[in-house]
Amino acid sequence: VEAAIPEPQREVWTKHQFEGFKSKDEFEKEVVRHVETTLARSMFNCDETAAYSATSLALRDRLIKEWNKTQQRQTFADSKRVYYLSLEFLMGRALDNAMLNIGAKTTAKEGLDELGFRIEDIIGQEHDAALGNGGLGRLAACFLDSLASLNYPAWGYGLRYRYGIFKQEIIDGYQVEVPDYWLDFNPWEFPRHDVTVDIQFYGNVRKAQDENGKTIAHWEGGEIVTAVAFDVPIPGYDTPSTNNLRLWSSKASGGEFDFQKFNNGDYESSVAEQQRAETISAVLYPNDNLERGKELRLKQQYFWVAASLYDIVRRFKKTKRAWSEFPDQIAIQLNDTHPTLAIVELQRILLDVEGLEWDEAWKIVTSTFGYTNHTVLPEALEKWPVGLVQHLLPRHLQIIYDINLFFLQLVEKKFPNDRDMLRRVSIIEESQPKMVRMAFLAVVGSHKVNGVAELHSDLIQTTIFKDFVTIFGADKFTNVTNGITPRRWLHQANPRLSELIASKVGSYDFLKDLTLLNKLEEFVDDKAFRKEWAEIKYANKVRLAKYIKSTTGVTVNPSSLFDVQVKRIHEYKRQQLNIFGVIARYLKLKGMSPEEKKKQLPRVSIFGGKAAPGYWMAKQIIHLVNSVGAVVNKDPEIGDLLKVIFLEDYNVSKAEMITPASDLSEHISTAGTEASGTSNMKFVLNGGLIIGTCDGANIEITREIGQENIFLFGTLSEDVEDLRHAHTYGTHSVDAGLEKVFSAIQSGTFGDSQDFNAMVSAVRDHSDYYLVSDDFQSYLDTQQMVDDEYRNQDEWVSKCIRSVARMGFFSSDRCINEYAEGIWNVEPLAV
Ligand code: KOT
Repeated sequence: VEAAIPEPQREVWTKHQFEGFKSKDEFEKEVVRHVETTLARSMFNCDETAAYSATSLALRDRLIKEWNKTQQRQTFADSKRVYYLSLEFLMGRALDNAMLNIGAKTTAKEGLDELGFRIEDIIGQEHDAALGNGGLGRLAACFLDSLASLNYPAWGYGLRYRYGIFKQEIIDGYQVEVPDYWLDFNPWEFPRHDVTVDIQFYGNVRKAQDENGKTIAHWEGGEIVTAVAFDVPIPGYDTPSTNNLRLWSSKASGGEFDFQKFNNGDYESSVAEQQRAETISAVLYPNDNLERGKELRLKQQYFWVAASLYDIVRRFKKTKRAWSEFPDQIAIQLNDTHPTLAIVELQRILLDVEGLEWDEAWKIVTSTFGYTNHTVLPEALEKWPVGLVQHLLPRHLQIIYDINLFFLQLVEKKFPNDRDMLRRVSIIEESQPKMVRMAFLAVVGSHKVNGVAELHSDLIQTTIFKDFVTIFGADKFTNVTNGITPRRWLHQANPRLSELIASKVGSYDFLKDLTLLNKLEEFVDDKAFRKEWAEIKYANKVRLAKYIKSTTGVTVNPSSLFDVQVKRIHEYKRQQLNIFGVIARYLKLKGMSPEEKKKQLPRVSIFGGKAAPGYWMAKQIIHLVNSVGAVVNKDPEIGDLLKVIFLEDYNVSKAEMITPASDLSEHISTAGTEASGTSNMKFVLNGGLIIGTCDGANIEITREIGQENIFLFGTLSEDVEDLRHAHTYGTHSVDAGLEKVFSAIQSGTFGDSQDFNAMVSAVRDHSDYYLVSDDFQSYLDTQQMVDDEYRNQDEWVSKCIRSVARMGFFSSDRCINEYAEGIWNVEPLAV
């Protein structure tokens, strides 16, 4: 508003408004213009990288206009906005998604064709935006797609890491991490050098009386780091709505480096401060479901949270509304506990900067925030040493203590004389050293707490937050089962299947209302349809087989059953159960006569996923998979009957190729440990069946698609505790079949057995915490059922079609609508 062009000159502006390309011809013209001007190249110097850059720039120009208009519309409407705070946004590639969402892919394809390029090759040039570890980060990305597609006024806030999740190389069967420098050329971000926030760290607190005798806290001294905004447009599907993802980058406050020091010849320390500042947003922590309590991580969290809140409050203050209206205008969702300091920061702003009273401020704070819990694993629950918080954020620690005091007073009033209750629920854990329990702080500071699948939401209410249900009542807790965006995970990843579905259900409307897939059931018996369905799956497998050949050198037969487990490597996800099962299959095949072997079903076991660099056991699992592959894949007695593949550097764009090519995928966590899982949904939506435990969203998938269409096995979550107890205190004997697998490993069948001692020992000598042995036989039996059922391809394809038809529930659109109605109280903004 401050820099608006005066009324009389606006006509000229309107006349020259940039529209972006509207036809194939105009698209080509824009690409050529960008190659020749923006990139300063020519037709004699235009490789695929340049063509990618120019194509993205041409597309981006189209996005910008709608993006600006959407932001103006939202500001003008002054309606309630959602802010999604997440330390991770696992976006993957943007070009293909942008083309599909704005409906420009056909134009671009034909244009690129005439310019001498294949669109797939151009799409393939793009570097993944990999600012996340796995499910939690990808969920945030799916949510952004749904929020924009459903026309919700919503922004994402995150960190602009210079290095995303590392690239994984497999060298001699071991994981090697390589830095992921992805910002060389990123046409999808817009630096806003004018949008900056100075963020304070360290220092101390002085309390003083103001003119009315009220005590005001002043946070003074310490150091300042500047946050610079980088904005990324998020186009909705088949709507002009284009939302904003704002990522903060850190730099030294007050310019490049210390001139005084520089002029004094102290070059080294003049740049040291700059480097320290830039370190904050330098790298994504590569841990999934694990918190390691590093000071830099806490700095990242506060830096990002403080910049975002300053931005949100600044925007609110422009509307000149009363503070009491803050929660009517703003909903902030905390993606796990990583942004929990936002609760404390908003309370600090309202108290210390805006001068509100505690109760008034706290009411605003708690009505604004919602908290999503994604895990019950104890090692993933964030706790920060009180001393560290005191040092880095002295004022925040005082406020945390006050929040805790008032909270414990409330508990004491409701449950007098229950000392143990106070100890259990205190935000401060009275340990050595004392710790701030971030999940408890998030629960106390939010008006709603949700889990991400039914079982998980029940579990948090009966385990980690049990006391809080008693204190606040069950209404504070709710479930929002995760979902995935069908635009990326069906239409973009599997265009042929999407087209076939559209031809049957009548239109592409199912991409906006996924429940329309149910119409597919009418065609289950349609011969031609089934044939085409099977052909598409086969073609997707052929493509993956080619990729496997080119990256690993191993030839796999696309007619084999493709069995896929791709996700972060973690003991609770039990890739070890899978590979032990593969070994059992191998040993069984080795013991068969040639006649018996002929009757066996060929299978390709495909693994993929990264291990956190410090997670030694996860790295051993990767090594075992690769070692088994090295032996099995060149065993002439086995041939096509079994291949074992480890795909390097699993990421979003690889998932888009792998998911459509699976016949069977594995979701086999120890019951009660996988909060939801989301790849399970992606695989079923792409016409694959799944083998899984009764865990996370597998349970709801079963309910939706029917238990005859899923291969469930293993211990139920309610029995896990007793089994673990029995392992530790009773006698614990390992499954006989699993012992044979261990013998093979230990006799050196797959290389130096020393390497795998820890994995074997975790089951045999330590208490088999993840119940690998308990579930082993039922896993093998269920895999045998898979083999048997796969032979009947007619029946198998029917199951796949019926499952896809019943997957409507798992759209992230449904999920976002549930958040909007049950937690945020926001409505879409008409366009
Ligand atoms: C926890 C700490 C650091 C980094 C990541 C996590 C994390 C990730 N906690 N839960 N997740 C996964 O979130 C997904 C989305 O809700 C779930 O589908 C999945 O089961 C969680 O493991």
